[in-house]
Amino acid sequence: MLASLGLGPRAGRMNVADVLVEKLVGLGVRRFYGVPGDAVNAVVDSIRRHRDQAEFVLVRHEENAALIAASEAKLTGRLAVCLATSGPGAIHLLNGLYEAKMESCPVLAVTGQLESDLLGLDGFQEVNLVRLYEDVARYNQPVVNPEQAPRVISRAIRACLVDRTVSHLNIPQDVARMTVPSTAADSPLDYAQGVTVPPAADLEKAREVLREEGPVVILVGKGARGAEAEIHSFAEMLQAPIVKTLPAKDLFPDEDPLCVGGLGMLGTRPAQEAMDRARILVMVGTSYPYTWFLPSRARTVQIDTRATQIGKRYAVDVPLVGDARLTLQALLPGIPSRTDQSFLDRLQKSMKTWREKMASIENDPRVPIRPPYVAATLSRRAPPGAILSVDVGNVTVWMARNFSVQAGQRMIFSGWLATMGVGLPGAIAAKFSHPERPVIAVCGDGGFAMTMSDLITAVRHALDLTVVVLNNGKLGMIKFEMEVEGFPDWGTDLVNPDFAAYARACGAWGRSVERPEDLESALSEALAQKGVALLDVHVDPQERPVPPVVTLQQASGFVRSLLKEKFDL
Ligand SMILES: Cc1ncc(C[n+]2csc(CCOP(=O)(O)OP(=O)(O)O)c2C)c(N)n1
Ligand SMILES: [Mg+2]
Repeated sequence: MLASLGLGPRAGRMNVADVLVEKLVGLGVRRFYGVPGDAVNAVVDSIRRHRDQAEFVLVRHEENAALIAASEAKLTGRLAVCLATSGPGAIHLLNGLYEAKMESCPVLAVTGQLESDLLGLDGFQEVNLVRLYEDVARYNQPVVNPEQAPRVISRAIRACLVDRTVSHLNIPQDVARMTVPSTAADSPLDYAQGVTVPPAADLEKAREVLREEGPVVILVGKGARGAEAEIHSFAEMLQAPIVKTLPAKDLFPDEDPLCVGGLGMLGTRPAQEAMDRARILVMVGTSYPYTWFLPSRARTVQIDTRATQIGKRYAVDVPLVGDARLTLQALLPGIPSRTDQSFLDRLQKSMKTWREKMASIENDPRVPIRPPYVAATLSRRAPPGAILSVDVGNVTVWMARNFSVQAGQRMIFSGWLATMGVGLPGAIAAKFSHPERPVIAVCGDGGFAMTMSDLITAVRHALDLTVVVLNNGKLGMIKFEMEVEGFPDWGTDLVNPDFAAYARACGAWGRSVERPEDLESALSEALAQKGVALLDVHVDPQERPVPPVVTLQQASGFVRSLLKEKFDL
């Protein structure tokens, strides 16, 4: 048997739920998001007894608990926790947990289970949660015995932090109440995670590629966070434009002269031009999925902390396994500075043309309001240091393209799972974790309606946040998708409640805007409110998120769609 490693003097007096809560509180967890239920009441009771150290945030739907936890972990890089009772509560958590898994967020899900002596007999709310969570949770374990509990809990936490992913502990209600014997072995959580730098030989191989002729392009992903200064120096030395993936939009201001915006459907034309002309591609902290936007014949260096991410989807000549900042620091000496600015100059001219094109849309005072007009207005009005939580839909495209992010602002997206409804929970997480920063959720009407039940939670906690709903009475993105696929637009119309009145019914500030000339002042008024404010902006459902480069297939799909609609085919 292992030696007892650290439950401390209170061992023998704590139950399993206490051991769980104390470990989490000890790690700095300050909030538990969830909904109680009989199977998890002992855990909630332990949180009650630790309420001077951590808060229980009662949400109105467990999906929101998991989405808030995922967003909090995305913003802080630290462990976040959600909890739900057995059966329906735990089933509700799943979507938010997938958000955490797919965005590499350390989230621990704690679920209850019926009494262990009843298991396997089709009891009330009995769902085999360990089986259900098999795909979403890297570490996925029932806690069956108080002696086993401390080590299993530590292991679940470590799996979250080390692998930046989801762990799940399923605790039968009787086990949660059992006293942990003082003899129970424990394993410590205070360890330092090593940082890696690639070996010298790999760095030299990368330098060889970088000494070759031809334009260099740098593609940065969210794994490059913390290495912004090094990437900037690197780009300057190589006269290389920086292209950002969506989750990395806030790593560099859009106005940065080295930046040519985002790539792909949501991106800019100059970013595509950069990729089409690149002879050398350096990918930092991204395994960009939409490889058809990447160069077809460039020499490629990829930097990532996880070797498994390298070359996952795109052929790579030099893999560099290491921390982005340290790897770039090690790589920089020995790379010759380039003096030829022609590639960068050309792209900067293209950026100027692109911005002029965008500006003509962003400043168009048409009624109904054009959605890019809203994103651009928001861009002018969003305070320094604001955190913007962006929902999924066309709204993502406008915020990616027409919102010009400034240094110090933060943007979070559901880039990978792309789950509608993430905007409001993301804003709640942002305000809880960064109470001093202005917070804005930007949602479509479809996305907002999916999780709006927790607007009242933001009101209850007096969270100072603004929700901007781009209300087009449509699942706008799907309308566009149907059109380019050659289907008629069908099944995408929404019938909405009055969102401003809903906000007021929740005790928040709410207002609707229908005319572009009223937007700027309404936004200022919303942002100046204490507490929760919601601005319901009625926008044009016909605005299409036309990609920077339209393919023949998309254009012909669009024509077929229009014909089918016109002749009811
Ligand atoms: C949970 C979920 N269901 C369905 C989808 C598919 N989907 C992607 S965008 C979208 C429409 C979003 O509509 P809305 O929130 O109104 O934003 P808009 O596109 O109109 O700006 C849908 C249904 C999804 N991504 N997530
Ligand atoms: Mg919509």
